[in-house]
Amino acid sequence: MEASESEVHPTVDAAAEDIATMEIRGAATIADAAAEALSVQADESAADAPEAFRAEMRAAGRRLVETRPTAVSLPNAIRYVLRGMEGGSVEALRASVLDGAEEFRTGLDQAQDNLGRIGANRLRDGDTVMTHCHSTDALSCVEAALDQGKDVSAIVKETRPRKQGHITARELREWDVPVTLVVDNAARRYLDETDHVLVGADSIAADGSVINKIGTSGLAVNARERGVPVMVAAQTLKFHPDTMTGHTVEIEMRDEREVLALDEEVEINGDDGGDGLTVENPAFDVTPPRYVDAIVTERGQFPPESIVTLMRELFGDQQGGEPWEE
Ligand code: RUB
Repeated sequence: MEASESEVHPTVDAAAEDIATMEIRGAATIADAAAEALSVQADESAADAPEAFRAEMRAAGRRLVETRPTAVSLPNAIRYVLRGMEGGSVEALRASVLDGAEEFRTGLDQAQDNLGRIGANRLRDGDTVMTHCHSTDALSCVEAALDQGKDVSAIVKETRPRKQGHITARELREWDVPVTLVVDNAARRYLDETDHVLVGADSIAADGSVINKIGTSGLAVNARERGVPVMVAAQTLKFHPDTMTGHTVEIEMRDEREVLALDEEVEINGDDGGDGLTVENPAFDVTPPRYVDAIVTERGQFPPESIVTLMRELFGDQQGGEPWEE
């Protein structure tokens, strides 16, 4: 029997809610939070039979995976943590999940450190980077460059509608990096003062397309036109296995209220009943590989067109159902 919603541990419910409402956000952080929540579910499970334990873990995985559709780090994390759930006693299954979660979370930190060191090699002393949104993978490159004794400055795009650029600015200022904060529309003007566009990714497709916060693709096209290299920092956790078999990545559409407050809407609509106004809020976009100079991972930096080779090596012929499905 499949576990009901009530069998999902409150910690999993809370993590799922925080991910959906973006209290927890950013692809790597979401993955880490999901792995942590799954380990709490496993640790505190009262299931007395392997099938009941598996059903609980499946329900928890499903609850988490359904929160946000674009960052593949989330299903990749759940798949990793639940990968050893074949056969065995409840205790063996529990140990497998706990070990998997710990291994995953340690691996994530290590991958980010390694990626940061590789990305830092692209930055020279005195360089200025332009950032979009808030990416821990991208910032790890800046942090490693600072550790190497380089001076780096940043032009930080505000990133409407949720203004994650403020988080980036705060973090960079904590490291004493000089920051110029600009509205998104000012980006092209400031590209002339930029040495690298440096962004993260929610998913990397097999053809080297980069799926990241809405606005990344426009920035990349403008950067190409100005001759500024675009560097994408994305650990291999962001590689999307389904894209190897032709699937496209779902772009999350978020609440219109993130774009337009109710009073603003009333102002626009005036006496009109409001039928003619549509607000759309896509959270991510797709940057084609030809606008990207390098994808920096923990395994080295790659031109986007060659990413598929690394994906084949990592995923092989991975087929079949997901651990959160029956
Ligand atoms: C965050 C975003 C980030 C990537 C990479 O979007 O687009 O650039 O997730 O982040 P949101 P990281 O704020 O909607 O989650 O490098 O930290 O994984």
